[in-house]
This record gives sequence, structure tokens and C-alpha cells, in this order.
Amino acid sequence: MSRRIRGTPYTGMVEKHGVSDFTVVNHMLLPKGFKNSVETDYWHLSKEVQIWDVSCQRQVQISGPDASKLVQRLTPRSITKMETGKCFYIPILNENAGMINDPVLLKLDDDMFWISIADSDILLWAKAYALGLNLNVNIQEPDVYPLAIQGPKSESLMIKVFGEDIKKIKFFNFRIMDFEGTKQVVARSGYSKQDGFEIYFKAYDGHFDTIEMGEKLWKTIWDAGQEFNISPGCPNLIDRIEGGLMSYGNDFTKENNPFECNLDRYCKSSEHNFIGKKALEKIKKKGLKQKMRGVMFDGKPYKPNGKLLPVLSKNKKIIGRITSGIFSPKYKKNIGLSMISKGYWNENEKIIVETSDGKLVKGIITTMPFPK
Ligand code: THG
Repeated sequence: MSRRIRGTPYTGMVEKHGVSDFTVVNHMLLPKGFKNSVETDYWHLSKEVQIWDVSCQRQVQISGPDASKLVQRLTPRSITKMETGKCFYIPILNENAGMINDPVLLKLDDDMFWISIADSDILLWAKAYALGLNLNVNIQEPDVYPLAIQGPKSESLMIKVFGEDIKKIKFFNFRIMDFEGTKQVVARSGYSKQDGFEIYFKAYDGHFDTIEMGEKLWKTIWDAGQEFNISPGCPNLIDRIEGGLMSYGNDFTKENNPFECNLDRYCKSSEHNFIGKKALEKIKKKGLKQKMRGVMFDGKPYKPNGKLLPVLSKNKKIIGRITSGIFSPKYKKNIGLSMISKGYWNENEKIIVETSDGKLVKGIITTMPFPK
């Protein structure tokens, strides 16, 4: 494998567990599947607990006297009231108000933030902007390798490893927890709709070897997880689509603005200046051409194959394409996410989907997340 594709401290562990495929996100390996089918993993995730190597959720660390000023300029979401110990889901826009990332922001201190990025090079963007504005900040990618523990039994498992204080961590908050004499950021969050935690594992200061300590963390959780029927896993496509969790680069790109992505609630503040503000105000005045929606459709159980399925109106006009889709065993229907043209995006609107074999099947527009 080329040196540009980076492994993680847990790559050896996921290989031992029989990983079947990888994808590459932020120039780093992300497991795509193990021995079981996506459907088997989906049921397991909804009942038990899984351990995921999500090291590719790289951290862009911004510290120094102008850290909060820079972070605020990077997003339309106001961070004025953000407290240390909080996680914020934030849109990051370019000058045209196109989405260039949708990371989770962590406030570690008044002058110290981590931006936990989706798949685009925000470190370069932030550095260039800080240079241009002559800001007093330090920006780097620290040796942090997030490990996700997801599923309804994740709390019991995490208590066993880290102690009762785990219970005090509320959704989208984090605490500093001890592991083998190291301090670790542990958040209640993760890329699933189940309860779950993310350990932003860091070996610290060269006192500990990253791979050795990372494997120790994995093994400790794995052993403690045996009584909870733990299995290795990865972000699950069925759970993600049902839960309306969007994937940058797949469901939306820089060609989409945050309103199209239903991120209006993070673009409400008019008080502060940020990249893309003028363009965003223009879009708001002009109105939208399309919006991200859930789609449910008939036909054979859909197996994703990288092709986008056209979504048509009753009179056969193309009104969108399914960017992520799969058969849902819960709804016993095919489900998907799609940008849907204005006039057709209302809930229960009847649509037609062209399947991979060229058949036209019936479908409807649903809410995002999908109805319970
Ligand atoms: N965890 C961390 N970093 C990440 C992701 C993650 N970086 C990349 C990618 N995932 C970013 N995208 C998302 C998308 C949705 C959520 C988190 C990251 C998410 N959303 C909550 C929901 O929709 O229920 C709402 C969050 C809120 O509004 O407060 O969890 O998964 N570390």
C-alpha cells in the first residue's frame, strides 16, 4: 500500500477480526465491513455493542490566542455560548456558501479546539485563512485516533472500562477519562443513531507508543465487551440512512449549500462574520432549488453498486438522484437519500425510481430521519 494511505493503531486488530473491505477517508483507512452482511451488522448494532475504528475522523487542532476567532470565522454556527466539554455539529462553507465539510467541533479549552472532520482537507483551508488574516494560532493534526463504541449496550461496557462517571456524559458532551495513566477525551456521540461513545485516543508526549497503547485500548474494550456480545463494526449504511446521517462527498458536496442539506438550524446567527456569509444571505433571499430528503421505493432489495438511481416525477421528469440507498429490513422497503427538486420535496409525494436494471418502480418522499 502507498505511504499516502495511512493505517491506524487499530489496523492490525481489525485485520485480525477479518475485515473484508476498506475505504479511504482523509487519506486514512476506514473499515467497510467484516464477516457478516450489512443487514446482520445492522441488527447487531441495534441490540448489542460494536467497536469501530474511526481514526479517519481526523482532528484539526486549533490553539492559541486567536483560536476561537478563527473557529468562529470558519462556520455560520455561533460558538459564543459554547462551553468547554461540548461538541457542536458545524457546517463549514466556502466563499460561495458551498459545503466543504460538516465536522464535529470540540471545545477543549477557551483557546483550544478540535475539528473532527469529514472527508476534506480542512487543515489546509484553516491554515491558509489564518495566514491571510495574520491570526495568532497554531494549527496541526495531532496523533489522535478516534475509536467508536456504538450500540445500546455501549454505556454498560464503557462503565466497566472507565467507571461510573461515564453515566454523567450527556449526548454531544465529553469528559476527560483515565486509561492506564493517560488522559483521554471521551464523548457521547458517534456516526450511528444508537447510544454510543467516541474515545479520542491519544498516546501522549511520546511516553507511550501509539500502536502499543492503541492495541491495549482495543483489547481492553474487546475483553470487557465479551459479556455484552461485542462485535467489530463500522458505520452501517442502513442505520445511517434511516437515521438521516449525511455523508460528505456522497450525499452532498461543495455544490450544495447548508439549507439544501437541512442544516438551517446551524445557520441562524447573523451576529458574527464567517466565510460564505454574503453568499448564504443571497441564497436565503432567492430561495432553494432542491432539498435533501428520504426516499422509500419498491423493487428488488437494492444492493448499492456505486451508481446513482434517478428519481422521477409522475410525468417522468428527473427530480433527483439517490446518493445513498439500500434495502431496509425494518421498513421492508428500499430506502435512500436524495436531493429533490422544488415542488416535489413534500412528505408523501409520490415519485418513481429507476432501478439498476432499468425498471421504473413506485416510491414516496419521507422525512429525514425516517419516521419511527
Ligand atoms: N464523529 C466525529 N467526527 C466525525 C463524525 C462523527 N467527523 C466526520 C463525520 N462524522 C461528520 N458528520 C456527522 C454527521 C452527523 C453527526 C455527527 C457527525 C451527528 N448528528 C446528530 C444527529 O443527526 O442526530 C445531531 C448532532 C447535533 O445536532 O447536535 O451525530 O460521527 N467525532
